[in-house]
Amino acid sequence: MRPRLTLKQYTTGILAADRHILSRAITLVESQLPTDKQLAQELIKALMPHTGRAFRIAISGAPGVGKSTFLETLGSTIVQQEHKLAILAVDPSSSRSGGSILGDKSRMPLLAQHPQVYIRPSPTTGILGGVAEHTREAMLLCEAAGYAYICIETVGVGQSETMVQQMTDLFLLLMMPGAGDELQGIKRGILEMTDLLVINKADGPGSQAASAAQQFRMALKYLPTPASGIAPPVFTCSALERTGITEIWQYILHFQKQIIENGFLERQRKNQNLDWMHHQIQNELLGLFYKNKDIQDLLHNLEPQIAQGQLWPGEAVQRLIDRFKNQE
Ligand SMILES: Nc1nc2c(ncn2[C@@H]2O[C@H](COP(=O)(O)OP(=O)(O)O)[C@@H](O)[C@H]2O)c(=O)[nH]1
Ligand SMILES: [Mg+2]
Repeated sequence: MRPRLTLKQYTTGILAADRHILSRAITLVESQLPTDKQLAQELIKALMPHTGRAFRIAISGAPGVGKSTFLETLGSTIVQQEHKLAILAVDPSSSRSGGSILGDKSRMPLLAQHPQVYIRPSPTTGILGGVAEHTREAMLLCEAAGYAYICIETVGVGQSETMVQQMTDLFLLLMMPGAGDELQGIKRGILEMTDLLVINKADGPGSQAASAAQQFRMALKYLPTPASGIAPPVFTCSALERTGITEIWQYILHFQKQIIENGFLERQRKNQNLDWMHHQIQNELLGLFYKNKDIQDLLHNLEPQIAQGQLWPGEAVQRLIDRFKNQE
């Protein structure tokens, strides 16, 4: 493994927007080693006052709807306005298949070379929750390095969505025409947290994008108004042909302005910090519990009894918890 830098080297490097040091710092926060974790905590703490100024956008959708291509196109618009942009990927499927570095970057040939853009592919190791957790820390590091817009690309299924939603300001759901929402793996819960729905691939002869958009407008009408107070609109675009993107970018700017003015941005971020703390408490406590030698031994004894129906699970839990508490 490469030698670590000192805390001072990481902080000054990041504050000076040194991309190389930023990458090494993200590797540090993704590390599972206890010494790295300690240093990572100190680093985040030192940089905390320099975070929070970016606007955070989640780009979600089923594999293949065109998230990376869309980001390449939207990102070009963002950097044309002289904004610095960071793109982070949370894709548990790509971490299983061994890394998405080539995948993500080859879909974004222009951005991958742009000096104002930083792209970080999915971590190649780690459990699902862990991936999203490190993404939050990576995002904070990017903010400290001065990136004004952070886009997080995430696969539109399951738990990672909720975690990403809990660290961003705007949740953009990307869909494509011609496939029902079940086919695209989108659950109602995901529609409920969507701030902006975009039907991509509105190109080619006989495109169904307009009618798909119409259907989604109807479906969204039946959902409760989101906490931001702003009902989600539906746009169509072609990431490939670069049409419809300017309107989407204008809407994102409009949304950003609105939630700053109506106080939602600040309120939501406070809640997100609280959620993050509780989430970490749960993780840490579970870790302490399952790594405990006594607990492991007792579990080993109890599990066969549970399996054979000799012991009721509730009773086993009580014994485990009692044992754990008596250790303190
Ligand atoms: N026709 C058409 N194809 C697109 C569009 N956007 C992406 N694609 C194609 O869809 C496929 C998946 O794109 P990708 O960006 O990797 O999707 P992701 O898995 O959601 O990140 C690729 O073959 C793209 O070229 C679009 O607007 N129109
Ligand atoms: Mg992708």
